[in-house]
Amino acid sequence: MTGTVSEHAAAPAGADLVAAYRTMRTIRAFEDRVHEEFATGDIPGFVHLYAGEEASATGVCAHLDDRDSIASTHRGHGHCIAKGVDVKAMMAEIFGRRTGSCNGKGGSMHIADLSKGMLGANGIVGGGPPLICGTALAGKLAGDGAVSVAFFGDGASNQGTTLEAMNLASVWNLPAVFVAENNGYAEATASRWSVASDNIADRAAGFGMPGVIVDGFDFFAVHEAAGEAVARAREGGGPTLVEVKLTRYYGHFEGDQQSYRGDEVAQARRGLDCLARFRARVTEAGQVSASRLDAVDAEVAALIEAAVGEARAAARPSEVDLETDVYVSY
Ligand SMILES: Cc1ncc(C[n+]2csc(CCOP(=O)(O)OP(=O)(O)O)c2C)c(N)n1
Ligand SMILES: [Mg+2]
Repeated sequence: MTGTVSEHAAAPAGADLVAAYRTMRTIRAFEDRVHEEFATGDIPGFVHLYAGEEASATGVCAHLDDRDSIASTHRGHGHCIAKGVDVKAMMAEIFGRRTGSCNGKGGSMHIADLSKGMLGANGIVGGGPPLICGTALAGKLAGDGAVSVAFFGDGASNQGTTLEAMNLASVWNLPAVFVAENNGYAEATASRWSVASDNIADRAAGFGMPGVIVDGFDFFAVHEAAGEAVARAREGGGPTLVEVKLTRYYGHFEGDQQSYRGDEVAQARRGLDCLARFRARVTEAGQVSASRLDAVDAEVAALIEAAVGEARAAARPSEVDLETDVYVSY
């Protein structure tokens, strides 16, 4: 990738490492638990899990704060958690309860929290990239240094909306970052069959922006590439396309039989897992002790347990609630 390595791209240390591990562990524990809870039949609607892809959302959002916006996808829980959306409110939303982030009316695919700059999970494949052209333009006009990031999949990379958004972001020199999470499949369709270029990042050249490919199992690689892209955007250098190559651990949606793939998930879990690699690297380097990380695991397990308990105990929206939240006043 072109451009200089800024302070934003410096490898994290100390408390930042623990925070990154906590975020990744929270996403993993959240998704593993939603997988179990969905099987009970008590979660309404469709659920698409992000487990396996944690290093992407975490490595990118580590560079963002509340003034920055992200647009997510149908596989949005990890993006929400990494951007700071309340985990208990998310769980309640997924269970369809009034205490949820959207009062229980949105469910998994519509979790949003504008106070955190989380524009929303999105059931429309390719729906996110145009949204961030709007928030990035607002940031540019306000001159507040805000950056907007769109996460989207390999399937969404073929959508006209995504290509139009990248073109517009370049033409307007917007403070935007396009993060293509290439997990190899759009539903059951392999990207090697459906994506015309060898790499999604290669398409960046067609829009006059830098494109970079990153190992999505490696938090540090994502963190470095995203740091450069976010810094470039903040400093007025325009948009970047970052392609993160990774694997989703569960099916496309909960209930997917996954007859279209072999043992690649088992291989990834065994040899590539982002949490295991992170733990090995920081403990072997003496940066964080194993016991400190164990303590984070325990804290996260307690949080998820409480989130499920509170969600199950909360009330569902009533008929009266049908008449509220229909229109938004600005
Ligand atoms: C505009 C639109 N077309 C089709 C769909 C149906 N659909 C939902 S998810 C999906 C695949 C998306 O694949 P990808 O972008 O690679 O994301 P991933 O599921 O792998 O995270 C499709 C085709 C949709 N939701 N919206
Ligand atoms: Mg995909």
